[in-house]
Amino acid sequence: MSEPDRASVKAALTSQRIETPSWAYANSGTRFKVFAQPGVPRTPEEKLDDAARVHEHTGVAPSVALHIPWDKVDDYGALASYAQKRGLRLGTINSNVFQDDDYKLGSVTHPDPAVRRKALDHLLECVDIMDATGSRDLKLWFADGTNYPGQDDIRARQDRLAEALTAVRDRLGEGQRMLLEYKFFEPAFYTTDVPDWGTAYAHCLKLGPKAQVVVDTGHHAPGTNIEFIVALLLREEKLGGFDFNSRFYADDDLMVGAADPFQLFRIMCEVVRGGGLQERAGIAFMLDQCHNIEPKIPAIIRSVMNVQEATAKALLVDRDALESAQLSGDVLGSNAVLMDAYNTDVRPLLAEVRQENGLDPDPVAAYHRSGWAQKITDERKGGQQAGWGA
Ligand code: PSV
Ligand code: MN
Repeated sequence: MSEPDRASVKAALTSQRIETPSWAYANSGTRFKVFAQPGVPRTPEEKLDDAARVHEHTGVAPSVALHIPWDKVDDYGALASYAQKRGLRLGTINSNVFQDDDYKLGSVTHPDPAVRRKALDHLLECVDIMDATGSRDLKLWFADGTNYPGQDDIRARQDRLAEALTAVRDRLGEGQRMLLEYKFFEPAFYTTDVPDWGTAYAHCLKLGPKAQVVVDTGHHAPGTNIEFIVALLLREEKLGGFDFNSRFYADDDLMVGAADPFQLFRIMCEVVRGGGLQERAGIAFMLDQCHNIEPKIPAIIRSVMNVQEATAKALLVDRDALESAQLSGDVLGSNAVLMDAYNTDVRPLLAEVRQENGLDPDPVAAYHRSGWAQKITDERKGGQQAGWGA
């Protein structure tokens, strides 16, 4: 029985890529209060400046997801070159059909065709933006749903959803994909039009290979076995990516791996098992987080490191030992193999990987030493800080 080969574990950790979200660099909060922080970016360009620091210290976060309209600019090609000059590229385009008064009763599932048209036009505009930024993925999350039984026709809303998704699929160019994200409740409380992986999967299956499901780890009911969903979607070749974050209660959007590092490990075990780390699997590993009370850039660095640690542990699972224990019905033995990997302190291994790649072994400490936090606090004075609405 062979231990996983150290060189291949290190190679996998070196080639892993984690996308950071532009909105994580901006001010955020809850519906009760948004606490502004000093030095927060005022423009999409300043968000990229911060993202470049995360990439500089981790070496694995070269792309940044945009959110439209929060990151609206006149010239997306120019924004892409701005990113490129900082060693970054623009990643997934996140659409937003949830922040307009017209969307009170839904966007693409709204009973009024004029509102549906407006929502679809936004999604199509996002594909135009992808053309300009060179982005591969369009992320679709719909706040659509109803609050009261009888409020609208559940089935008709599915038909309207399918119609819009088909139009988006038809607009996608070569190499572009649509990632359909589900969420079980909120802001709608009675029905949500894309509440779970099954609904997302059913739509994506009909839409064909350009449509994939995205798993936001915070979008499940308590107790949901997320790793099972991951294993199944990977097997069906329908897992497009992750929105990583962690939750104690609902959609908390806390730092990934903070609430339940063991769950993150179990998810990454299924990713490794299903070949999801390989580039050809096309899985987008994205963060979707908000840092409401903690300093943002070090929190994002920490989140990237948490994903790396879970990945390293998953890679250390002795697959041969696991398989033979499983096949011989050794329940406790199989579990022990997994727990051995989980209980390994992978921080020295990751420090070694970073050093071999010319990075500081401790990215958070390196960031703090860099003086960037002070620099942006001093320089970003005046103007309007970016947030969810801008
Ligand atoms: C919705 O809760 C979501 O997870 C979607 O991915 C959005 O695009 C993102 O959060 C940002 O609000
Ligand atoms: Mn999300």
